[in-house]
Amino acid sequence: MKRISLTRYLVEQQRLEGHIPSQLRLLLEVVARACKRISQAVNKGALGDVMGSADSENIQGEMQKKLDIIANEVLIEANEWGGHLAAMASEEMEGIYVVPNRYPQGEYLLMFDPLDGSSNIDVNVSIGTIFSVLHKPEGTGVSEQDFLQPGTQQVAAGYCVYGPQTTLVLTVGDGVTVFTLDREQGSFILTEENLRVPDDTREFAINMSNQRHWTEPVQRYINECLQGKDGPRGKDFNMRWVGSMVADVHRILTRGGVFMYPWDKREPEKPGKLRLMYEANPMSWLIEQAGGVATDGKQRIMDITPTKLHERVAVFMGSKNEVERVTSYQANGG
Ligand code: AHM
Ligand code: MG
Repeated sequence: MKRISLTRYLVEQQRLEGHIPSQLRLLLEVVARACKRISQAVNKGALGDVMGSADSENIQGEMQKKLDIIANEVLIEANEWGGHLAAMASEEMEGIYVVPNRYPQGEYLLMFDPLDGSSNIDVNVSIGTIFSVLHKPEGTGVSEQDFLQPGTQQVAAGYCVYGPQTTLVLTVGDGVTVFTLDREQGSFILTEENLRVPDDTREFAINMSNQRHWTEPVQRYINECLQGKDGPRGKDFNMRWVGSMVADVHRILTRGGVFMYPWDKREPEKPGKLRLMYEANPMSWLIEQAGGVATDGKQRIMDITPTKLHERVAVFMGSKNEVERVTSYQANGG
């Protein structure tokens, strides 16, 4: 098998296809390098000082794990000096991180969830890093306002899963490409191109323990799946829920399915649990690039114009026909 490294892939995309400018290529290489370092920290587990809680809270009011903080620092240190970025934003930081004056400022903005699926760290279940890249709007300086662009404006998005394998999944708007980390060589190797999510599926992913808090349309959709062959759907469904969005969405990109994190009555003032800018948008773009659909139950997620950095959103994404079905139930109110 011809082995194509991430570096070679990006160089060839830049040279032949012309859709990866050199600053963006550098940015993607640096993010991948940071993911390799995070992967090493994850792999050390109890042998490194990486497990457990950090005894601090992030801006979302969630307890931070040591690895949340380590991964955040790794991504910032790796990305601040290269001259490709103007600023970064993260689930783990309240405000934006502007590239310090001592380094040149680049034309891109990087957003990330440094360690998605934090509750799975200590139990040795797949976790990951999610990222999204935007162009900095014209003008001097950089502010939080510059980040508040809809997902349609993303120029690159991806995630890295730290599971049985470390896998980097990437889009620059030309399909979805998968790279697997070769640990001996220390490089990501292309292992799949043009991922496709089938239009139909018999598999859904939702945290069932929240069932009593869902709206009527979501209850209806899941009840119909649960009735299987004997119900209106006329086929049996399977359920999978890892509890790390990266791992659940990776499964859907690999073999189809529908992932849902709907609004629920536990915290009615919040539109959902997941964050729009560094979780839902990059995952939505990957899903769409693979032929799937991503909505908040009413509209396309990537069309939403954010009003704040840590904005939350309800999420329905994956196989087209299932996402359209559950979205239509919401539109019709039940
Ligand atoms: P995190 O970024 O703090 O890890 O939170 C996001 C995660 C998602 O990966 C996952 O889908 C969801 O939270 C699970 O939440 P819960 O277990 O509360 O239902
Ligand atoms: Mg997350």
